[in-house]
Amino acid sequence: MKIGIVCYPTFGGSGVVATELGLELSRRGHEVHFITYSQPVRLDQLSSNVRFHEVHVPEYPLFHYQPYELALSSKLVNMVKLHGIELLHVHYAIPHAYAGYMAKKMLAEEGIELPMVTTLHGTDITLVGNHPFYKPAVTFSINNSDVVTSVSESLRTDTLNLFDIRKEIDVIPNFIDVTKCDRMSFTDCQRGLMAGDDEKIITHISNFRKVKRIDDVIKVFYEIQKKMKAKLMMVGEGPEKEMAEEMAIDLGIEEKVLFLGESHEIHKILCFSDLFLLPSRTESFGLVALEAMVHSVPVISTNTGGLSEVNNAGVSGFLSDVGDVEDMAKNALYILSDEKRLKEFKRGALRTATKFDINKIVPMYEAIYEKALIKK
Ligand code: GMT
Repeated sequence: MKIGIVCYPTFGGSGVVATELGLELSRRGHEVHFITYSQPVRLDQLSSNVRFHEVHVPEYPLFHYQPYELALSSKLVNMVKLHGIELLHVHYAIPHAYAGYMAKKMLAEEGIELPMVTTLHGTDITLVGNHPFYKPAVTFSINNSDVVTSVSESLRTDTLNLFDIRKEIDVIPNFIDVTKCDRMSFTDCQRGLMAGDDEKIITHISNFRKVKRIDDVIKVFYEIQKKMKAKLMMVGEGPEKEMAEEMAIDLGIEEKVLFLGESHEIHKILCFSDLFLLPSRTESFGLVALEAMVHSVPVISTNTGGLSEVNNAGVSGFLSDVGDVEDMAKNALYILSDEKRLKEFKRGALRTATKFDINKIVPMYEAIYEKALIKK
């Protein structure tokens, strides 16, 4: 199949899923065209089966807001005609499903039918899309997609509760390439650069937005380091970072908290981590938890959204109520304080992650594409 993928090219989970999906589809013999405003960060393997088409939005002083949707839908029309793209898969409803729908309509005028699959990722439904300013457009573009998927049961339920949806929503969970992580584990972990042998390494990776409850990450770590030698790796950039840096200073733990910024090497950081913290207010899936688990890192998370579909309590980690720092710290210490138990949880994390192996999940998308093409 010739598949067009529209996504955000940034470090966000939806862009990562879209990129990994496209790369795997290309390995499975499909021709994949990424169409977005810059090269996706994880797209480092351009081959004859993978193309990237950049959407340019010329700056014009009259516009207070540059019309990205317009440029994207025009680019989609042009690329579909030029490359014979048979199907469009848009990740994140806003504004991709909307632009995709417009492209479909423009192409239909020329007798070209383009089925569109929309994958809902989380904040496009639970935080942003739900706002009255966007809601009618988001509802419309979901209802006018040919096939709609969500990354967890929880997100499916949220979508049906929050929007007036007349479409079936298929749940296709996010996935991970387990063998790729095996291959990566041959790299030198360089744990010694970050911490002493007697220190535990705790990690958090995110976009440092309010929804991630970064202050809870610091608070949980504060409790852990009172009881054992430990370091906290804070990976990512975002609006809450400065607050977290100040908090670490106020608590007198700044020497133990390393802010590493955005990283292309999260597999290296995860390979020397002992525990991962994800105390989010909401999380449709928590791809980063799965990435930690596949590197044998147990996860202390909240029980919100789709996290309970990913993190298996008592096996791959533990889940607590949002804001229950005390419980999260207690669970973290329970795992970390006994080497034998820590090893068991590390094994449990990897075992749980294999349920989401890329080879099990990507065929589900292929089946969805077949369904969309048949509908055409
Ligand atoms: O907030 C983020 O983590 C970024 C956001 C995105 O759209 O890139 O992540 C959402 O999609 C991911 C991939 O499906 C999910 O794993 C995340 O749980 C989800 N984030 C939220 O629901 C807050």
